[in-house]
Amino acid sequence: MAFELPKLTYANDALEPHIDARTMEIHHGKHHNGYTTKLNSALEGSGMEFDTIETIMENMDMKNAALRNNGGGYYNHCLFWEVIGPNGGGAPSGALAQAINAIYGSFEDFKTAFSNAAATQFGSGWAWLCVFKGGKVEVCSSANQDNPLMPGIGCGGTPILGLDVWEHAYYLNYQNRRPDYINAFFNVINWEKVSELYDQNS
Ligand code: MN3
Repeated sequence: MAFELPKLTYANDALEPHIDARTMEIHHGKHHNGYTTKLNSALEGSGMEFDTIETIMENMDMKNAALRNNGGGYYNHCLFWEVIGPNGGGAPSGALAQAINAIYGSFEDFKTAFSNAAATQFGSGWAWLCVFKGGKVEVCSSANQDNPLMPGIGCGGTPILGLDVWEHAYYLNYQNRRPDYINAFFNVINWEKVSELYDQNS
């Protein structure tokens, strides 16, 4: 069974003005679709065709560039669409809020740490909020389409929030102003979904 491009649960223009419709259309319909098609090609005859995407990530042969880049691209964007949405923004509550405060002191200080990780990721990559078994959270970043599930990237746990800082994610609307895009991202985060992922993976 081949992996499929997930359908968005909101319209392309639902995240405006923070993320514009044209960016969503190209990002989901072209970029994510491309990773999906190339992931399926990379998996052909590999014996991993029936594994979950998480298992494929965790057992990644980091020398297999096609699988690493396209598998990562597939997984990362699936998470990205899930953790943003209309009526987003605000701050987390419950166990996730407590876990964030335990490490970062406050939501504002967490926001600063996450924004710094996203802003200082050189070139293309992702910023992450991850959870470890037991409930501890951690902010980190990774290059290209790598993610914390992959072995040896220096960033661990299960990602529960991811921010795409590739230029294709923001250039149409923000040009080189990555910090403005990062700030806008906080207005579309679906903290209910992030909390759900925290509860499932802590
Ligand atoms: Mn992208």
